[in-house]
Amino acid sequence: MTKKTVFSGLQPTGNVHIGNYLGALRNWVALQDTYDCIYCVVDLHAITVPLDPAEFHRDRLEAAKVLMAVGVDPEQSLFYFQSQVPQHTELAWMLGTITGTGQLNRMTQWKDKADVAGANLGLYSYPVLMAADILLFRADAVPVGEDQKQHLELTRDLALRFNSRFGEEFPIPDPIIPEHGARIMSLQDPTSKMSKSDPDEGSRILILDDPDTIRKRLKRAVTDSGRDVRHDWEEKPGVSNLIEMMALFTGGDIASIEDEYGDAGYGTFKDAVAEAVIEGLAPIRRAYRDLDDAEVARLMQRGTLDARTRAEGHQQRVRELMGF
Ligand code: ATP
Ligand code: LTN
Repeated sequence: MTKKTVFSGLQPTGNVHIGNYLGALRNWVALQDTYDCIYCVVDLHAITVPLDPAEFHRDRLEAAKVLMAVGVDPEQSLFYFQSQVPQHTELAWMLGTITGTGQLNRMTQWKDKADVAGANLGLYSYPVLMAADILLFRADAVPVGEDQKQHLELTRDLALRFNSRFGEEFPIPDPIIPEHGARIMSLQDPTSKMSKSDPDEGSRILILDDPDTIRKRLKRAVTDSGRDVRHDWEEKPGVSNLIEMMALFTGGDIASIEDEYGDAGYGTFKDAVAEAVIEGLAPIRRAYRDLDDAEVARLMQRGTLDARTRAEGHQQRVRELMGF
């Protein structure tokens, strides 16, 4: 039996945080043994917000390096930069012609970001390019965090619409969203998600943060009223967020964490969470230190060539079906 195809992307906007890791990247790595995995640094998506070219250039390679440190294995998976494979944008243009503007107007990310970054056409059609990424490789499944659910729904709609107008070509991709960790919240405001773009650095823990920074960030994390360590998103969002982090980094379950730290007080609990996060991230920090920039760049170049070949085969079918 042929393996199912998995596709996902990460924007090279710096600051890869534990939300990205627990919500998506951990799954990327775990899926590699079972599926035909394709992972992409989606640099064309990153230019939909204002950028500094020199900084962007560094962030692109940095994102590739962080993903390799996390465990994306270019020997096992296809791994490359989106901008180097022009079939992504060709398919995005084609899919744009069957995308209703009404549906794009309803995208929450568009509504949120258009206010902050200024509304531009790239930001508006961002979800169409994402759909093209996924459909270009005929992906069956897409590991992402909870915030990408709406974009996945659009992708599924476009696949169905294309198939019914031009012929059965695209599988309908399923999201892979973890039961826990799909929405890690900000350390400073546990009602909004941890984000790369939050101007407050204290709101997140980066995958490569050193132990002291992690301890400091967790000490200052916003907790809730009362003093019991209990998982309850309604009444105790701050503490619940920390409990989830601890469970995910130690592999323990929520009930036993509550048992162990229920009466310990927030201070003691936060210290324990910090140590769990530090230990969980240690192998990634070590792997990152051992990676060489030139070698990372070389592997990405190799990935590009393989991705182009594979993408071109698929695009030829799409062109034919559309009558080109
Ligand atoms: P951010 O909002 O932090 O800028 P993003 O979602 O815009 O991140 P990416 O870096 O491309 O951009 O996201 C990579 C993956 O991380 C996606 O699958 C996304 O769903 C997931 N993700 C992002 N933030 C969180 C979070 N707070 N909790 C869980 N998963 C997250
Ligand atoms: N929009 C996604 C990044 C992304 C993506 C993709 C994820 C672009 N193309 C294809 C999965 C599949 C985000 O996380 N912000």
